[in-house]
Amino acid sequence: MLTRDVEMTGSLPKELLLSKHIHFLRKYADNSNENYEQLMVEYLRMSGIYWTTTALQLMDSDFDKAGRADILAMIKTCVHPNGGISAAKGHDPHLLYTFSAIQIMVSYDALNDQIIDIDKTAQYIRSLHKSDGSFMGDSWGEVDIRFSFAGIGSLALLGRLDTIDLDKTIDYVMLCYNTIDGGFGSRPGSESHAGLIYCSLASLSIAGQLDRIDADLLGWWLAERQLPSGGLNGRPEKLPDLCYSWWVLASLTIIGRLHWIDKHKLLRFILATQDEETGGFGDRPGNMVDPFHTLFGLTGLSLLSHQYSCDPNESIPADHNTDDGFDYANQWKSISEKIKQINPVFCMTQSVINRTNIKLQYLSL
Ligand code: GRG
Repeated sequence: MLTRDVEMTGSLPKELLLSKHIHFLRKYADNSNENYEQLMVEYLRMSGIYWTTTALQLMDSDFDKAGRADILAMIKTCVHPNGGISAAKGHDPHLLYTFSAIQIMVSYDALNDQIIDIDKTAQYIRSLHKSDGSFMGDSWGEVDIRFSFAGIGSLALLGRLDTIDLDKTIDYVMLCYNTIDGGFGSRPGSESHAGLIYCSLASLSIAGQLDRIDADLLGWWLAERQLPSGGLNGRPEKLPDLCYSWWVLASLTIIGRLHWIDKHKLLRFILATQDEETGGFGDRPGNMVDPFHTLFGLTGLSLLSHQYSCDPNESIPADHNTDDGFDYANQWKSISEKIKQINPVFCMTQSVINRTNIKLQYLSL
């Protein structure tokens, strides 16, 4: 069978272009020019701000000050009387954008800045929780495992996780578990997909119930997502996409099997997706860049450089071409110094999660 993949040919970037990425993202974050409004499509603007601000926080220690007041003021315009939060002013509230807004507020340490009424927002989230333990995305009633994670993650960050029946919520997540490959799909009986596996494992980690899965079987399936180019896909027979450097690697990190991936090959793929002129990362080498892929390229590098337990010198497999222009040992050291540590469950900097009282579970081999 022919493997679907991309060719890693031509002159592809080999160094992390940190200052270019900061410049690229600041164009979005500089609210004084109303750039979020011009550049980020309205229906996902709140998540766009979360991707951009999280990526900037990972690279830039001065970021906290820049744009804080404007961004918090923008969130306030999206808060509805029922406590729910929308993607942009004038839109309906939705659980995914409520989660993004809470993540932004927590990272700015602004939960108690009177932007939201925490109890009302927790009540909105509970209103989307169904009697079978699943979560709807909004009042229209669609159910998806992404919404389970958004519900659990939001309530955990608000300090209100004890207001739902967590065991029942996790029982629903486990209904989406596929015993054949150890993965999870969007709903019971759906195909396993790396993005939905991340949502499920993050939920199980928050609930302390990771012992309910077969971590070896799932780790094997996740490691098989790596293609000859070094990039990762989200399910069999699909092309690699940089965003799986988050969904797959965060999942492997949570279950303690990140080292089942060839980190050096993946480094080459991740760096190749950068745009040397504009900064930013795209889904595949040579493609258009955007804040979504930029965040997940950086978070992938963060996980690999901070959490991969092998000594970089010893872990370069013999079949790697050492004349390929990569100085792996120094690359990893310099990346871990340039990009802060990301938390694999919340996709927020580890230093922000350390400020909360949230207890997370991780597996080890
Ligand atoms: C806090 C990081 C964070 C997330 C919040 C929204 C969400 C919770 C999780 C989304 C998980 C998910 C479904 C990710 C996959 C995104 C993606 C690239 C979807 C594309 O799907 P297909 O079927 O792609 O078009 P493939 O790669 O399978 O062809």
